Amino acid sequence: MKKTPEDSKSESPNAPRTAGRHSRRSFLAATTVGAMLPGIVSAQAPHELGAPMRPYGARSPFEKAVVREKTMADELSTTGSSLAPLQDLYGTITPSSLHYVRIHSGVPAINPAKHELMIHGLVERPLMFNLSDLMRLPAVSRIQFLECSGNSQHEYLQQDSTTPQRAAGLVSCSEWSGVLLSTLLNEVGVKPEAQWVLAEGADASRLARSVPLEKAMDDVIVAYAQNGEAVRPEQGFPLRLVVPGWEGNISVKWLHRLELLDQPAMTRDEAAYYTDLLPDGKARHFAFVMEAKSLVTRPAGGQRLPTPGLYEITGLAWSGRARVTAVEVSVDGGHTWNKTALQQPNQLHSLVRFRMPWNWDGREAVIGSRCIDESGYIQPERAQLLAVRGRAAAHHYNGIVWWRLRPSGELVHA
Ligand SMILES: Nc1nc2c(c(=O)[nH]1)N[C@H]1C(S)=C(S)[C@@H](COP(=O)(O)O)O[C@H]1N2
Ligand SMILES: [Mo]
Repeated sequence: MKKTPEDSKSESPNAPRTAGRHSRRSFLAATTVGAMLPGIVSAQAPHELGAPMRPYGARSPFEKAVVREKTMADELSTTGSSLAPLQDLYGTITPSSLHYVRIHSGVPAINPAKHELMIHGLVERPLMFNLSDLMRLPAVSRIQFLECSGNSQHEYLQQDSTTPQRAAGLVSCSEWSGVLLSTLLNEVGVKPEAQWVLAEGADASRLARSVPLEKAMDDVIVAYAQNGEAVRPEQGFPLRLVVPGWEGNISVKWLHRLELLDQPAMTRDEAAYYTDLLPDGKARHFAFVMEAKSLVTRPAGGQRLPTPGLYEITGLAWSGRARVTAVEVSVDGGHTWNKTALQQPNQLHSLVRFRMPWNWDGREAVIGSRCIDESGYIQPERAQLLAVRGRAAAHHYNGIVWWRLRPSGELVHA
């Protein structure tokens, strides 16, 4: 006798018999997910001894294809960036090994036993802190996204924006642990005339950025840990700044010096770079806040849907300005928008996972998302953004990303 999925399921000793069984049945009726069981499933496979434990874990060898991709890297990859594989991530935390990387002069090898943080300038008591000094101070742990303001240049230029990773992979989210910068500033005593904090990295480029004192005293973290262990070398081991919601460049890695100033230092990375040239010939600078943004990561460019039927549309959203209040998804290129469920807890400055069940009828669809935050800001369409910013403002691009689903099931950038 030919078995239906219902029959096979009722043979399973684990199948719930009452209400659960009924809801399972309606789920199966609504979709073509899953395959029929080939009769009785045998649990009699040979019992082989597994591998021994390891002192430090590594992922399954079957997961090897999930990697950061390089972009704009020089030959030795000491200047450039690599993109997080957004389409392969689940939930909201980016594994440290897959966190995007942006480096200006390579990853320095720093011995934490010799590393010190100097705080000087307009302060009452200039001080040096080593790692063990810092670890004695009250700590915080916060889940924060980081986004390079150069993220989505592929989208902006409409070049090679083929997958979620290519479209927006310069964003990631970690739980960062460390000391609030305000705690350190209170230790050294900020002089009344101080208005800015210059933060400098110990890498060869000595990347340095000026942070307004108000932000420095608010939520900036001097982080020594990422996702429960020491910050990774690529992310700034042993110490980095995490400046919540602001462009990634200001979260100075390999932090070794903080100087209190009465005005911004106008370093290369805030005066010449990380500015946006506008149509009127003026440049936006100190555009710190990363504005509301989102993208669908599945189903998305580079993927294929095998058949029509039920799928989950999912992706990531974030806003540097305010908490994400809603993410809407369109499957018709923006004519109509649908509400999605946001994964909880939905914390300020964390990546937010959105999800929406969708029954694909097999016809062409154009899939995209828009993020709305508590300030009322709505992620703009590309055309709206270009009308304001023009075509030479390569940073801070946050236009809506569209994926075209063809009747063949293939997905491409729209
Ligand atoms: N010292 C130092 N800090 C740095 C950088 C750097 O090259 N050197 N890159 C900056 C840039 S442009 C970004 S976007 C973020 C990237 O952080 P991540 O590599 O941990 O993702 O670090 C910032 N901090
Ligand atoms: Mo960046």
